[in-house]
Amino acid sequence: MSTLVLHSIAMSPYGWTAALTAAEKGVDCDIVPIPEAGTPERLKLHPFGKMPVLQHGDVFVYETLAITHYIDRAFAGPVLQPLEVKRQTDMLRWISIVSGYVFPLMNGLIKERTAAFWRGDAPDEAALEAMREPLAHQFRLINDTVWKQPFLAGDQLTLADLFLVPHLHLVSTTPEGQEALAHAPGAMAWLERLRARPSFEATNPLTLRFG
Ligand SMILES: N[C@@H](CCC(=O)N[C@@H](CS)C(=O)NCC(=O)O)C(=O)O
Repeated sequence: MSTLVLHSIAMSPYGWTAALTAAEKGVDCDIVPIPEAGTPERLKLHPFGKMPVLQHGDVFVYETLAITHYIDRAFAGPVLQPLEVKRQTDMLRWISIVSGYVFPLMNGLIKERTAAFWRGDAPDEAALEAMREPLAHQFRLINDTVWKQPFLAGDQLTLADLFLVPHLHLVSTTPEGQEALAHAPGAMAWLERLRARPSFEATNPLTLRFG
C-alpha cells in the first residue's frame, strides 16, 4: 500500500494535480476508484460528491487546494508554496484563476470534444465557437505571465503550476487548444517545461499503462 491514496479517477484534472504534487514531493501515491456519484459512500468521502479525496493513514482531506497544501506541508522535499508574500499571493491568485475560470472553460471544451468523439457525432460548432475568444483571453494571460518568468509565480515551481498544467495539457489535444497555443509561445514553452518534469511523465493519465 502506498503512503498516499487518492480516491479519484485517473482522468480527473484535479486528481492529476494532487498526483503531481505527490510526485514532486517524491511521495508514493496510488489512485483508487472513488465510489459512484450519488452514493452514501461517495458523500461520506466528500460532502459535495467531488473528487479527489486524499487518504494518508487515518487522515482524509477533500478539496484539492487543501489536499495539495497538506502534501506539501506533511512531507519533506521541495517547498511548493513560497513563503515570500508576493510570490505566495501570485500563487494563490493563479490557483483561484484555475478553479474559477480555467477549469469551467477548458473542461467544458474537452467534454464537448470527447463527448462528440465517443458519440461518433460532429461537435456542437456553435458551442465551440462561443469558447474561442474566452479561451484566447485565458491563453493571453498565461502567456504574458510566463513570458517573463519560467513559472506562474516566479522562478520556482509552485502549486499554481500543478493546478494549471492538467488543463493546458488536456486542452492541447483539441484543435481549439492547439490554435490557442500557436498564438501563445510563452504558454507553449511553459507547457513543455512542465511536460519535461519526471512528475508529469509519472502521472500523465493519457499515457498511463495499467498492469
Ligand atoms: N472544488 C473541488 C472541485 C473538484 C472537481 O470539480 N472535481 C471534478 C473532477 S476533476 C468532479 O468531481 N467531477 C464530478 C462531479 O462533478 O460530479 C476541488 O478543488 O477538489
